[in-house]
Amino acid sequence: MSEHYEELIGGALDEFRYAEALEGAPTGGSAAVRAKVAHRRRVRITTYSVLGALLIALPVAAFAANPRGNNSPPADVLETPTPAPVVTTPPPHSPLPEVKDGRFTVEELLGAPAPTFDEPACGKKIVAKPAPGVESKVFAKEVAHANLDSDPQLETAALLVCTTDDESTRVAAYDRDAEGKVVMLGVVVGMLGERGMHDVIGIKPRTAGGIIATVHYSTYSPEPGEPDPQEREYAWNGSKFTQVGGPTTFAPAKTDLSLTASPLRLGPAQNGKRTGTVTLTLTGSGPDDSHSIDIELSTGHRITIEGHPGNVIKHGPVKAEETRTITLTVTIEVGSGQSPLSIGAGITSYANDSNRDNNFVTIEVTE
Ligand SMILES: [Ca+2]
Ligand SMILES: [Ca+2]
Repeated sequence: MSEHYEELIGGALDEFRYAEALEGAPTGGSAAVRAKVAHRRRVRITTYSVLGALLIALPVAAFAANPRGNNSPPADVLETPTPAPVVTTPPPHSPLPEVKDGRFTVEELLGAPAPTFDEPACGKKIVAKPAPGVESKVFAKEVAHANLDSDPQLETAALLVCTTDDESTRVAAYDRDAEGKVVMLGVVVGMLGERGMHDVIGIKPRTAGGIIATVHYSTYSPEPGEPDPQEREYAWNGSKFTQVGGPTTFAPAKTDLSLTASPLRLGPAQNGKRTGTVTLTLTGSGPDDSHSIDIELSTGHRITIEGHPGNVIKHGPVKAEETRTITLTVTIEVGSGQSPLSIGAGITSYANDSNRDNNFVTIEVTE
């Protein structure tokens, strides 16, 4: 290192030591403190600047003096010095315990407690779904993950079916306890309708918490004459599960279908069978349109209806104030000397009729 550089470094360090010595001097008020701090800061900056410049210049000069030095300077020498990053020790990492919410799959609910069904044979625990047509205890048909209590996490609503109880359904809520076990919070949807006539056939989460249950008028898929399925909303109100939206009953009777029939004139017996035609008249008295209906002919003898399997005529909806006529060709197996016959016709499937007395008619049979 040359004498010139040694002088520069020595002067800068002397100035720095002088400034540091001032730190122990008595203060002279806030203005003096601010001035001293400002002066100290300037001295330090100057000192560091001189030292920094020397640290850069010296290796470059040494490199220039190197007789082998037409090579590019080492990259690390030319880099602008950057202040060392402030190293702070992060707080000790203590991983939070994994918090699981109350979501379960159908499989995870196996063995979980089941709500009470009418039929004791349904059991008290959820079992696996049975094969089609096989009666079983309570099984989970499907689940929906929704908020079913007062905490923000999700729980599980399970649509439970017991096929030994005429395919009765319940919807129960499940959560996870502190040990991770499945616990039943309660029954979200219990028995619906008189003697459990109505059943839940599907569930889905409700945006505001709770579930939306699709309720059928009866257990089975919609039958002719039944009201349309309904969507009913259920949620936890802070103390119990309750219905919070949707219809609470199936629509009251808003139509009156009636049935009349022309006489049935039968032809002569051939091979023990007699064939004839009859016209049925179906009238809707409103105020609403009907659903689809079944009309059934009944007699004490074997009867076939042309174009209609069995003795049932499936008919579409009848509009309010509409009259439909249906002409049927029927064949009845009768023995000789067994006429006239008694044949009844009736709307057998319409459950939402305000007057059922006019749903049936006796067909007059003539020779
Ligand atoms: Ca919750
Ligand atoms: Ca009627």
